This record gives sequence, structure tokens and C-alpha cells, in this order.
Amino acid sequence: MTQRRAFFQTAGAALLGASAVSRIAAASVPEAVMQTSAAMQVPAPPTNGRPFQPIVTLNGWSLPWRMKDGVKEFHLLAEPVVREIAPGMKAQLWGYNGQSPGPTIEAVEGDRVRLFVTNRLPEVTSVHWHGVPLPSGMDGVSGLTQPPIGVGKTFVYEFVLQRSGSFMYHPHADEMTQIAMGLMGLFIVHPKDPRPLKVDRDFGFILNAYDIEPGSATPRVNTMLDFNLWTWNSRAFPGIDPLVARTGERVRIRVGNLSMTNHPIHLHGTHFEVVGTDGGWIPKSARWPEVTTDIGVGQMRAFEFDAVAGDWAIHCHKSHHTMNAMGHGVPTMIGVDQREVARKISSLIPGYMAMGERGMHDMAEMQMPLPDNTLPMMSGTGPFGPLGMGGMFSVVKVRDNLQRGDFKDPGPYLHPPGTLASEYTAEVPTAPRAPSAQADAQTLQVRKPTGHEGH
Ligand SMILES: [Cu+2]
Repeated sequence: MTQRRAFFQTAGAALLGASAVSRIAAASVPEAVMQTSAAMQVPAPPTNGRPFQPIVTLNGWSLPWRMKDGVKEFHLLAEPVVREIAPGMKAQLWGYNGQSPGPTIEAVEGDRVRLFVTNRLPEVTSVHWHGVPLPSGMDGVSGLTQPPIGVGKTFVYEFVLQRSGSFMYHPHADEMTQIAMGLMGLFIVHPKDPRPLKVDRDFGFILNAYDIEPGSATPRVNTMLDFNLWTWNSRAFPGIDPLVARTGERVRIRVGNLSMTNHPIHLHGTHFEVVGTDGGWIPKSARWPEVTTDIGVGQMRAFEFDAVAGDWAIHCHKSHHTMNAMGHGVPTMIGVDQREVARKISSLIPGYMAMGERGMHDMAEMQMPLPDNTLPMMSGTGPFGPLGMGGMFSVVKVRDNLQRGDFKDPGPYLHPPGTLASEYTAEVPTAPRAPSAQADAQTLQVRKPTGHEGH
């Protein structure tokens, strides 16, 4: 009987499909809760409906719902937003409810959800509930499963959450533009029985990227690969929240990828287990250990580990993705003696400085004048100096004495005596050297490029 009724409900919902809200129904649309800050809002446990342990969205928040006749009602408002990418830089993006990404939607397996979407963008949109099993007419593909949501219009989606997992939402109308502008969010469905999947801390973020010319604020939406801001939840290091945990706690991190390339996410300090994808949870016997998991475009991975005390880097292992805005046309200057050319240029441009002949670390140490509203290519300072990082980088900070639910940055890790790398100051015996390029100059034939501009 229950199955039969559920079938008719589903069939009815499918026939109805995603539809525009009538004027009478619009009067009962729940308020669209707004957020103007990019600071992490630690979500409180739910006050109604089935209990669940909320996830912590890095530099984000979870959307409150209204319970109406047993249905969880959410209201997303798509509109232009200002997002602080990191202190010192703000971007003009498109987002939901005041921020990009939009708020995380959290519900429980078995819940019926009703999602109102109001379009205050300058063009039509739709919302696709990425990975969520639902009736075809609720899938949010503009033109295929519904008419687009017109400018100023509100649509309503309604379905029952059939299984728990880590999902996303994003537009399926002019996606290239709308995803490049930051329209996306996490959709987390918690299990009805929390016990088998229980963890102590549950974090989530989306991998995204922007191409914002230094000194401007609006992304170039036609860029395909050469993005200059590699972000987690539309934040770049040092603007990304640390992931804080207590020693020994079981920590889950859920990462979705809505950028244009894959990102191998690497965690220092301990191995983790990949426990789920957007296709579902992986049975315990089939989970595999990793220290890096590659997250392809349009994929989600959930991984878990037992927290070990320390400050542990977590980052994309594509080294260009841990940099902020940089010009990729800059020639490599390692080994090039620039003294003569620097002398000539500084007679024309006072204060000119040649850089890069010993590598690029100099750039992490110095503060070059930058255009307004731009992040340094490498930045962030730790207890031992500049990190020389940007983009997709953060720190898992694990401490022995943390309260449950405390996500505040605990400051730098205090290393126990004898566990810190340091300079060796006693005498170092002369080590044999490999023949250097200089000693072996005859075999290194340098040929100057001719007629190849840009080499
Ligand atoms: Cu990457």
C-alpha cells in the first residue's frame, strides 16, 4: 500500500514537473534567507524533522528550511552577488541567497523537499539537482525537462529524497556562463539511520575556478582552461577556512568539482579512505586508502580519516592551482643573469627589480605593488615565514584539546620537543657532487631560439 501510494505520488510529481508558482501559491513561498558574509557559519543541529549531524561548509552556510505539512521547503534566490575571494579581493559573481556558492541544502533520506527557485538574474536559468535520484520532470534541464525560469519568475521543484549522499546543485541553462559566474551549491542528503556513517566532523566544499583579470572584478566567462583563480567555495588561499578537528576524531571531507579540469586533492599527515561518490556510499570492504584523490569534473568524493595532531596541508596537487593570478607567458628566468638588463631598465623605471633567476620564492617574500582588487600570486604567512601558496590550499588543524563543535582557527601548532625540522649547525662533511651543468659545459649546447616569438 505504502509502495503503491509512493508510486502515485512520484508519478503525480513527474506529470506535474517543475512548474511556475501561481500567484496564489506565491503568497506562501517561504522567505529566501540571505547571507552577506563569506565567513563560515557553523550550522546548528536541526530544530525539526529527522535528526542529522549538519555538515560544515567551508566559508559557507546551510540554508534554513520551513516545515510545512511534513514537507521541507527551501527558497533559493539566484541573483548577482559580491563574493570576497580572499581579504583584499572581491568578485562580482552570480550566486544564490547572497553568496557564491549558494547555501548548502541539507535534508534526510526519505524527506519530501519543496525547493522554490526565484530568478533575479538578467537571463533565464534553471536548477539541476546533480546526482539526486528524482522524477525526470524535476531534473532541471532547461528545454528538456522544463521551460527555463524566466527573469523575475519563481519555479518550484518537489521530490522525495530516495537515498543519502553528497550531491550538488547548479543551473542547466546557459551553463557555461552561469557556472563560470559562480552559480552552484552543495546538496547533502543525510542517512535516515546515522549510525553506520557517523563521523565526528563533516566538511564540504566545491572546487571552482574564475578568470578575473587583475584589477577587475567580473569573471571572463569564455575562458576554457587558463583560469587565474583556483578556488574552494569561491575562496582562494589564504582566504579558505582551516579544517579544524580534535586528535583522534573521525573526519569526513566531501569535495565536488564544478570547474573545467580535474583536481587531485592531497592531504598531508595521514592516509584517508574514499568512502563515497555522488553515486553512493562505498561498502566498507571496497574502500581504498589514498593520500591523494583525483576529483574529475562533475564528480564528488567523500573521504574520511582519523585526525592526527598537527598542521597538515590539504591542497590540489596541480602546483599551478596553488597560485593566484599569474601570467603564464612569463619566461622562465632560472639561471639567467639579469644584472645587466636590470641595470639598463632601472635607469628608465626607478625601482625595477629583476626576478626569477633563483626561482620564484622571492615573489612570496616581497610585497610588489599590485593593481587594486588583486591577490598576490603566492601569499599566506605561517609561523615560519611566507608559505608561497595561493588558490586551492588550506590547512587541516588537529589539536588535542578542542571542544566538540569548535571550528575556530586554533592558531599555529606547537610541535612537541624533538619533532621539528631545524637547521643543522655542526660541521657537514663535504659530499660528492654530481657533475654540474657548468662543469660539463661542452655537452650542454645552448642554441638561441630564432624566429619563434613567445619562446
Ligand atoms: Cu587543481
